[in-house]
Amino acid sequence: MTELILALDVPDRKEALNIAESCAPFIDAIKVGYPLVLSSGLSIAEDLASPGLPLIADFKVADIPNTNRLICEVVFSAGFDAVIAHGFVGADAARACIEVAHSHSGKAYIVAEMSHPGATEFFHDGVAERIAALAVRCGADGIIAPATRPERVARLREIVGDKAIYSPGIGAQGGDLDAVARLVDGVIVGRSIYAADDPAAAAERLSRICR
Ligand code: O7E
Repeated sequence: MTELILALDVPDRKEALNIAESCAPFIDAIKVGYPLVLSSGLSIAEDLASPGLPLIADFKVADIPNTNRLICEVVFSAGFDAVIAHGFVGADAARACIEVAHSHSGKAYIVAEMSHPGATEFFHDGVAERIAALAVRCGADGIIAPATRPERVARLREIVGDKAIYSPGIGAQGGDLDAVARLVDGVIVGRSIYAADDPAAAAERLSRICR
């Protein structure tokens, strides 16, 4: 089974809550990022608590260790279950996020390679592989790898072993769910669900492929 994670990039609080509620039976977690938190505040985590799904804070934390620690303390105190951090900032900075996550019995995932076309400018030539290895070394719970490049996901799987791989880029960015579903632990899907005429029906359709 591959988890289906809803990227709730909906900047309107009420609309976001409606979509989350209607999709809840078909998804395994909700990822909240800047579009929703900057418009609605961190208390959105409390509002989203009712479906009882894990809440992932996608702030792609990328600062010095002390600032990362402060950010992650706020994230977990707000009620999130996991945080996403960048790995290119180095082991000490990534480790700060991972330590805070684990001290709250939460999880931390490290972005190894991004899904958009421009990501190949800096994430290739061995960089993503090094970040994936860093994630393993630092005790991260998993990595983020691009559904738009299944061959890269397969390569990064060789490095992270049985650590979780969560993969964005399905649908709107051109990634094919069938091509990555069996390579990863979960897919992160935004527009193909929340921008559909019927988000719950879209989530149900995707969840059938994931199951
Ligand atoms: O393209 P969509 O609408 O399906 O949304 C994809 C979501 O995944 C969106 O929230 C975007 O910010 C996120 N994402 C990527 O699209 N590509 C990446 O490389 C990384 C992420 C991401 O979520 O990073 C942390 C998991």
